[in-house]
Amino acid sequence: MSLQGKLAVISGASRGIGRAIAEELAMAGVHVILLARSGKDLEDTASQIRRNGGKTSAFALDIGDEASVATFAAELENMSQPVDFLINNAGIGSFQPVIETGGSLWDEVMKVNVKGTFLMCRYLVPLMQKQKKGHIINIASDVSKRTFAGGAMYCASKYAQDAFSSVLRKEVRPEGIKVSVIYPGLVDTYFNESKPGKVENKDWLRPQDVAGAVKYVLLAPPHVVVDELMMHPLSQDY
Ligand code: NJP
Repeated sequence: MSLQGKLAVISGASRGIGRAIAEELAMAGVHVILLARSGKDLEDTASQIRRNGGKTSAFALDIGDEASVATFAAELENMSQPVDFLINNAGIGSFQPVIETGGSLWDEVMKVNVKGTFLMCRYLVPLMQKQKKGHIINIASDVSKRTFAGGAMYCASKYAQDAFSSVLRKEVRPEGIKVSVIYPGLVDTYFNESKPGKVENKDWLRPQDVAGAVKYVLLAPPHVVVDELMMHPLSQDY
């Protein structure tokens, strides 16, 4: 199984895990379509991929906005190349006790992590159904399966994203479409207004570790689907 010449749509591809996935897949010969809200960061990523010889296109898009996702899917359909892979990676998080969590912040996290994943699948799965093949990978979290104090909003969103993925897998499997979920623990990125490279995070997963897992899952033979892949830094106590 080779990834050469395939087409992948990757959300949250301007930085962190999504950017590493885009770079890894582009190096393997995949045409990577990059999505994020900030056009400038996206263009930086796309330029770097092109300098390395990769094939890429970038679309500034809020995955929580239904009209924008629908327009993007229509443009994709006109491209005449099949959509082989959809990597739903974009996500946000913020951590505080329930009684200090504002309702608008709750809505924003749910809009990106849950509704955004849903909308991308809602509009791109029909393209895969026409092709009778495709592979969706949702980047969830180890806290899709465990909870901690201060994590109500984020855990609820990641549990919901996981349940959604599990249902979708059952719905599309008969049509030859695979759904995989990757659950990373701590990853050294810009997540929650952090910055990569802090000394105290030096033993965390690197975005490239998650990108390697994505490539591994995509390289499974056609008759194999990796349903779930949980990964942690060895240093993380969970
Ligand atoms: O985060 P970060 P990560 N529409 O902040 C984009 C999960 N995870 O790489 O839109 C479209 O470096 C944003 O770009 P912009 C986590 O839940 C992480 O760590 O311009 N794009 C940027 O490209 C998430 O699902 C850890 O702001 C939107 C990207 O998303 C995934 O890993 C642990 C968007 C975020 O890059 C990637 O997060 C874990 C929108 N509405 C799970 N909103 C961890 N880092 O420790 C944001 O268990 N983006």
